[in-house]
Amino acid sequence: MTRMITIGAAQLGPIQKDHTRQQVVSRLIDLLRKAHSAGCDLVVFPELALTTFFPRWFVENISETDHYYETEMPSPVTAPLFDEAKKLGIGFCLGYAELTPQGERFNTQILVEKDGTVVAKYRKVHIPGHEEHEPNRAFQHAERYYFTPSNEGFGVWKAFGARVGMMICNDRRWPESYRVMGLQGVELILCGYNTPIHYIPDPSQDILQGFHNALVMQSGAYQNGSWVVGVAKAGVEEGVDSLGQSMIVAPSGQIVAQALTTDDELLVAHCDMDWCQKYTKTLFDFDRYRRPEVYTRITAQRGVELD
Ligand code: CDT
Repeated sequence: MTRMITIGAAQLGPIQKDHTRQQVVSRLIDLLRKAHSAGCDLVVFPELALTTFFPRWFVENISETDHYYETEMPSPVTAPLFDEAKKLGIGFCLGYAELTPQGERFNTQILVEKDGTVVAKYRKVHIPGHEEHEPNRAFQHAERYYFTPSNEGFGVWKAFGARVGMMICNDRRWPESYRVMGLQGVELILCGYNTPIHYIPDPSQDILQGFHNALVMQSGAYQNGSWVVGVAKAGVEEGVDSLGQSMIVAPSGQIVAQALTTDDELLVAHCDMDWCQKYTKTLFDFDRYRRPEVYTRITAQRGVELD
């Protein structure tokens, strides 16, 4: 038996500060149409796919950045994307900055079914970077100033005939993100990212960005018997070079499709959700082999505790 989903990973090239939302949405629609022509059921767009990666600048008054956030979804400017997707009968996953009516700011990703309904919303749990302005940096990574870490955790939703979970960028580096979804029987994990190649706290990691990106998503996929779709906003955005290398990873941990460019680029893979069971019913049969009674430290403590 097979349960196929044809998935498009819609990598974006840079979005500069002066690019309008309308221009960006029209790029998303182009990729959506390409994906439809390629027979995709679902297209995955990156983290913060509607704007430049604005946490690279610090402003004293956060409300000056309100224009980067969406207060509703679909919003008037994103409605054409929703309309086109519904017309084509193709689902999508979209990352954006969310400003709630209560004034909370989240780094958010939604999953939209083929009929245009929003079936799931995920808000980023692991927020990297710094809270305060760090004037000596070449560029800021002030995500912790611009976004509240979500306490909602990692859900798994029934959509596209599969069990689908989401995570955003830095979440992919943490094994707990995958495992919490793995324990809910996840079969497909969707992850958008913006990863600057220059890591200011430790530049020796710069050359390893691509390796680490693949390492975490391939191991997360394999250790949880799940498909993982990682999609970048890539290229040189406002002078900051960001990693591409978007990829679709099988439950075996193998990369089945990978971006060749750092521009707008669509990767397509035919993904059999039943392939997950080759792993979840054998080597990673959690019910048979896991030992949660000896893992209690994982939820009991946050940082390292020395004797
Ligand atoms: N967007 C995001 O989470 N980026 C981080 C960059 C490293 S922390 C400065 C990432 O994990 O790729």
